[in-house]
Amino acid sequence: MVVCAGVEGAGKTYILKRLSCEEEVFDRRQLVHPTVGVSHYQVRLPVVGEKRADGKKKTRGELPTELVEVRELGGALAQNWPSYFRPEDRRLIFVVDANDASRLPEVAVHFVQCLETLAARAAGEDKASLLLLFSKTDLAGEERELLLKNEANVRQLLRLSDLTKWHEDNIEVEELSCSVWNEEGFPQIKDWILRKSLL
Ligand SMILES: Nc1nc2c(ncn2[C@@H]2O[C@H](COP(=O)(O)OP(=O)(O)O)[C@@H](O)[C@H]2O)c(=O)[nH]1
Ligand SMILES: [Mg+2]
Repeated sequence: MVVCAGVEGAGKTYILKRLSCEEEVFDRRQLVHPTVGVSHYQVRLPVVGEKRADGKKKTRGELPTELVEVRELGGALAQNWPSYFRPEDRRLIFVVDANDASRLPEVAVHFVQCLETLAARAAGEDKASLLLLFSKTDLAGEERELLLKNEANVRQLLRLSDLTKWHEDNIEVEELSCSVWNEEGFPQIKDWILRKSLL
C-alpha cells in the first residue's frame, strides 16, 4: 500500500490514473475533478526478470503481475494528512508541481508534516520510503531550463538535503521528474512502486 499526497492541482490524480490504466489510451481532455477526500487506485505492475523454464523471456501475457493499491490524499485534506496515514503506511509519493511557484510555501509546510509522519512509521529495519515526484515536466527549451531551476529552488525551500539527512535512519528518499503528457519518468515510478511494495 502506497500513499500519494501533494497540494491540490499538483497532478496526483492524472499520475495515478495513468499508472492504473496502463493499456488504455489516456485521454487528457477527459475532465478530472479535484479529488474530494481519499481516492483508491489499483496499479498493476509486471514482476520483471521472470524467465520461462526454457530460458526465454516471458511474453507480456505470461508475466506474473503485482497489484498495488495507491491511496491519493486529496489536497483539500492537507491540514489533516497525518491523520489519514494508517499505522502500516510506510511508502509515500509526494507530488510537487515546480511550475507553480505560488504554492511552494504551502507545499513546504505540508512536506515537513508528511516527513515527520512517515518517519514515525519506520519500524526497525523496515525504513519508510519517500518518492519526491516533480510533475508536469513536459516543457521544452528555455521553459524547461527555468523549470529545472525551479526544481532546484524547491529542493532548497523544502530543505530537502537537511531533512533527508535528519531522517536518514528512518526514511529512504528518492527523486524523479515526470510528465503524464509524454510519460517521462513513468517506467521509473513503476519500478519504485514495485521495489517498495515487494519489501
Ligand atoms: N502540463 C501538464 N499538465 C498536467 C499534467 N498532469 C496533470 N496536469 C494538469 O494539472 C491539473 C491538475 O491535475 P490533477 O491530477 O487533478 O491534480 P491533483 O489535484 O494533484 O490530483 C489538471 O487540470 C491537468 O490538466 C502533466 O503531466 N503535464
Ligand atoms: Mg486529485
